[in-house]
Amino acid sequence: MSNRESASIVSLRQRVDGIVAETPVLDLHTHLYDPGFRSLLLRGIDDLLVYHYLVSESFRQMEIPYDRFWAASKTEQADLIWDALFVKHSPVSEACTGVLTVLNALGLDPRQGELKSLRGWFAALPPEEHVERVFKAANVSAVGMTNSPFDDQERPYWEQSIPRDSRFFAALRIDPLILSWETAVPFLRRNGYDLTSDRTEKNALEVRRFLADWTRKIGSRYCMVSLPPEFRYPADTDTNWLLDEAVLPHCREFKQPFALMMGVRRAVNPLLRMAGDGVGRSDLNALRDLCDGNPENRFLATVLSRENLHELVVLARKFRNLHPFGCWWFTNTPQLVGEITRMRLELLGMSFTPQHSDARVLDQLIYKWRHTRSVVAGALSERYAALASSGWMVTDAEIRRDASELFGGSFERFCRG
Ligand code: RAT
Ligand code: ZN
Repeated sequence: MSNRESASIVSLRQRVDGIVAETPVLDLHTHLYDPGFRSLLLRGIDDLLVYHYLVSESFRQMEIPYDRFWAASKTEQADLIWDALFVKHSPVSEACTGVLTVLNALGLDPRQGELKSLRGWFAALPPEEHVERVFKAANVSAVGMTNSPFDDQERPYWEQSIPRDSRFFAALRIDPLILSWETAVPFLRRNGYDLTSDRTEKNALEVRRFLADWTRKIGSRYCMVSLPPEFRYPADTDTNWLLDEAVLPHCREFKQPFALMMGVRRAVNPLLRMAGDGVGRSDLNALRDLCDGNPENRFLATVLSRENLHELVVLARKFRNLHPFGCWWFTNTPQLVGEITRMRLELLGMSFTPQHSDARVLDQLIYKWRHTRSVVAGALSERYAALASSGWMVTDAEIRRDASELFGGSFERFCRG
């Protein structure tokens, strides 16, 4: 490579880095709430440290029995995790590094003083101001929440009128309905829906009434479920009946996508509580048959198993009613995000959404997006360098267009249908 060529690759990378950093992100799936939901909005150093990704890592380094850890206060748990993962060892894992990226971006130095001073800093920050700072530092324009009518903590907020921040948009999460029909039925009955668990047309219509009521009540933009590796479609199961007779017709009626998060094996180690979920390889024939058999529906999909990721991309080439999104959970590490994004760019061009943050704590938006931006910029630069070798010089306007497609534009177009 000549000096001139290598200089132009460096400047290409700088142009892409700059444009990617300036492009606001629409984060299509998080577990965040706007400040109107009060204590449901997690934020600050202790929530960052007790994030379930860090809980599972810390138990590998701590001797404490599970029940003693869970009996401790949030502050005590945060102290234990800090000591195990940041003091006794170098915090090189992605989730640990993320905490440091956040503190650094906020101008805080965790090596100076104790966690106590960090706690004081966050405590002095009002929630609305905190949201502004984080959205600015992460350059995020909107975030999708995860809203479950089955959640006893969340439901009361929807039943009163709370002040809302429109940058936090709703997504209707329906795991209990689809995955545990027998226990969903009494819940639905208690909430005014006249149904039994039989697979009848009348019961399906009542489920549709429930979905329609909640879609309107919360202003949901799409409907969503996470699925275990055992999920099959078509199959003679309540889950399949609910999909065919209620959920998919509902999505068609409201012209909304249905989002599937495939491959989570819940409670592999229940002693870890929320940190105890694992991964299993899904049968993506189910997704193929969903896309093929329901051409009027649109499906957003992400998969947890690395082994499913290539198949998902190939399926998306075959079905334009399928939109792959995100590098979910255990695949959200720089190495895997790089591998997955390169594969998607090479096989799909710009017609996918490389990442969602899955943030549970407001501040995490900063690290999840800073880390993603740098990997996505690297992958994009490589593709543009390949184009340059073929004589096609990409312009700044084109890079800007592509970055905004990847960071929300493509998703919004897919949602519009
Ligand atoms: O990534 C996570 O935080 C997981 O705990 C899950 O919540 C997952 O993202 C999901 O939405 O089921
Ligand atoms: Zn999630």
